[in-house]
Amino acid sequence: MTDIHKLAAVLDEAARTARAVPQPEQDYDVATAYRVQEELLRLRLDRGDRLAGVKLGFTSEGKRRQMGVHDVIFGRVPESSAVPDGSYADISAYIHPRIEPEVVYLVGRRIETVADALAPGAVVAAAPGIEIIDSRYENFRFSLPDVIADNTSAAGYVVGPWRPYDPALWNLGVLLEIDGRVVQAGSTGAILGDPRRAVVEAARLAVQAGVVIEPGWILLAGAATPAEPLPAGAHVRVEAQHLGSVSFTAG
Ligand code: OOG
Repeated sequence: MTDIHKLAAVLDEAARTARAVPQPEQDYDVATAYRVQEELLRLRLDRGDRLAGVKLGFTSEGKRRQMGVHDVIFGRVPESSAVPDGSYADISAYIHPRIEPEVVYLVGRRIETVADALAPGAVVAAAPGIEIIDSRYENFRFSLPDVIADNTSAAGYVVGPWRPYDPALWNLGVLLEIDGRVVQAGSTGAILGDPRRAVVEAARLAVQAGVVIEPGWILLAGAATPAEPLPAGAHVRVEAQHLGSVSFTAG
């Protein structure tokens, strides 16, 4: 039997000290992994953190292929991991950080059921985003339950300017640049074949995990391209067609 509290404590400590830990030896299922994630989050909230929203992972084929996994996953985004647009992220806080171009949605109503995700006003705004992921496992290697337990490698996020949500704008070109050089190019259409599905998928996984998605929360829809390592000192910028750009520097 997996000790949920013990695994959560090990992962929490790994994140706080920026020191990688070995993959758990025991096998456990996805439902148990989400309970570890919940406990991991409780430890953070007990220290005064708050939830900024939720995220999806492995929504694009490029990411699933890169990491050798087959399923979409759901994680929580703590407010303390925010990196303001145009500012610095302290790279010493991470183990082996990677960056991903994202679309971010602003949730406009309480989402308790999958049907709520389809109701008008479920999403009210969209922004270009960057996610910093940082697996707490050695060598960034994990099974699907391992990465779910580790809160889907969530480590930081940057949100660009919001625009009112326009469902007609869904298949948008995105560029990920490091120091002015394009390192990944893709399309938001790579996110679940249509990023508008992200809110429905998030609702499905949230309902399963017993989480209610609150108005005012953000939803990171998942990377549109494979992730790139984040070098120290790098200036990172994401440009999304129609949505604009967002950036930060790894200090
Ligand atoms: C898990 C997180 C994946 C995405 O957008 O696909 C993710 C990982 O690759 O470590 O956030």
